[in-house]
Amino acid sequence: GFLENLILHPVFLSGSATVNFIENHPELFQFVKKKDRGTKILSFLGHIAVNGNPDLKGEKWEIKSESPRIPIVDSFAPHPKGTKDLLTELGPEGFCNWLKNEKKIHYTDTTFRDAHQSLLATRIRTYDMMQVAEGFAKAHPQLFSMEVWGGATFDVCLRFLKEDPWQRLANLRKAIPNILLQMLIRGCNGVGYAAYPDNLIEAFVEKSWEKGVDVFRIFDSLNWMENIEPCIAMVRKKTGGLAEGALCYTGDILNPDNKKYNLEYYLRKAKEIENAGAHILGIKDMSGLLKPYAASELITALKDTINIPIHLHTHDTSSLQTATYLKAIEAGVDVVDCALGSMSGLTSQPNLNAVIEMMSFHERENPFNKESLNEYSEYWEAIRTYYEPFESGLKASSTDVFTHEIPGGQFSNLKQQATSLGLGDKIPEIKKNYALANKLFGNIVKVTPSSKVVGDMAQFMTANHLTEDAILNFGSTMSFPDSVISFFRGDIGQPEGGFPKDIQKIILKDQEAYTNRPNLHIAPLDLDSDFQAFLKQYGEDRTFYDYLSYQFYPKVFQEYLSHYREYGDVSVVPTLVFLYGMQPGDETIIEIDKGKTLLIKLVSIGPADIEGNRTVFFKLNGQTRSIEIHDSK
Ligand code: 3PY
Ligand code: ZN
Repeated sequence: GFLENLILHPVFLSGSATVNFIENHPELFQFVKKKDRGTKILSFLGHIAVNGNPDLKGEKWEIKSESPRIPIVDSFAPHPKGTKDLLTELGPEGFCNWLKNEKKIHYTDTTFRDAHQSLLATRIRTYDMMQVAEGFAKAHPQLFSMEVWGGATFDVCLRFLKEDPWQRLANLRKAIPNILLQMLIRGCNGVGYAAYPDNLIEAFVEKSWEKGVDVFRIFDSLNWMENIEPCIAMVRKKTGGLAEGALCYTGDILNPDNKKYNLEYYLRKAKEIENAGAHILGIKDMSGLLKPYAASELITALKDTINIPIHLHTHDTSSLQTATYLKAIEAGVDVVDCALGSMSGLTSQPNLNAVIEMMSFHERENPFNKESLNEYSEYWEAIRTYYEPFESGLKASSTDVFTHEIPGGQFSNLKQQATSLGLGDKIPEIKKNYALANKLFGNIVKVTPSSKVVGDMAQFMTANHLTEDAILNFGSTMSFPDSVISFFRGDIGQPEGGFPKDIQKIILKDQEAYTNRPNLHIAPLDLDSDFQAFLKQYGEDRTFYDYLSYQFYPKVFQEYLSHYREYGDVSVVPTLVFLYGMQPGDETIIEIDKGKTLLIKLVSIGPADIEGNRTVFFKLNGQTRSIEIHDSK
């Protein structure tokens, strides 16, 4: 309105406005009409219809999909009591005692997070989750937890889906009040790829709990305790949730040549995690390297070493991992991570429906409604076809993961990344170089963000046809990827056994490396005044949650915000329309608010005028509306 026009007027801003300023500037009274939500959504639909969704990069996709069947749910029935109710009742310590004394095996369902991060480049939208979240929570209250947040979802929500990750969490919490909600947090790297001020991470943890996270799976990409421990302390101090300190598994403890990541290493680290105050120990087998007999040995030894419950996570990249779960369950593991059938296997988690079948009539059986699990699996099978462009192309599992050790979540992104660098046909070379780069770096734990460092190096080696020898002999004249330099400087922490000195010198050249916590090199933020400055810059209607998103991903957040200002909340748009756009004659129903529904028909798309603008005609709840869209194709 007027005030906004006034304070944003260049003359007023310059401070040279005089008493006659208002009289002399009639344009102050011309108000740009704020677009209402309906108009914003039409603009978005018009934009996608004319220009396509930028995430598909101009490619045309013919999606053949059947309508998904949403299993029937009684919306009036209350949610059956579940683990969330138990946590509230018992508190974290009491809850963990209960869990430890449970004979039954427990399950985490990863469908809403790691499964699609690992199969579909993290692209599943809130819309598709919300169709089934309530029904699923009502039908399967025996679940230990649902992993729904963190990892790469935060970034992808904002960057590609143009959704607010906090809103996703709030919506899921509302639909799933009875089951523990779990997130993956990269220790003091939060949901980003770098180190951040400790007080920012603490605020992030607190807000995540307030919005709905109960279980914080905390890991460090180098298993570096100095990055895990403070985060465990933050969860204990700022939330009533569970701190799951996770240990990343790499190598093979049964291999006698493996001197670094042997059983002794894992037992020592597990003890450190327990001593740091973790409520639960997570074993995070991000690449699916923990073989069945190794699991037997590891879990048995861990049970003798620590007192907290053990939660096992793996990726079924080689197809061996259901056997791993069997052995781990026999050895006394408390919880295992699985994904619903149609979202399982390959680089995702083992199949929940199958593991539950495996356990039928076993002394540790935890009975589920199997028919219902299959219905939900069918739902996701239909939904998965929508996301065809994001499939990794893997047709079968493969044991070469034991050689390259690429994490499941990274593998599904590799093709996309390599293609964007013009290396799309060089995947076999990249995989080989990934293993070589790891060797060169001294055999490190590889998971976000350290896996990105190794991946960047592998792509760098592939693009420049570099061998190990070439790097060792001529590397001092090469400029390496930023992430690699940053890693050797100590920006993401210290690897077990330290950095190999020769290669560190080659990469860093004259730069200094440090060996203490990277967070110590970053000044704490003055959260209050910084948040006020953020509001000034991005609008008083922004929230502290937005501020946190901005801190992790400043540029991505800005782009998200301008998208939001122009088009509103697009998470309510059905996925086929969101990704592929409407054709003339198509109709869609969009619920922009509870009970506020728009029935939209795209009538026609006009020809482009000399400036390249097209008029798109819609019917919105029966009324004709037209929107000008610039054709930028
Ligand atoms: C992440 O950090 O996003 C992961 O899923 C690591 O496995
Ligand atoms: Zn994982």
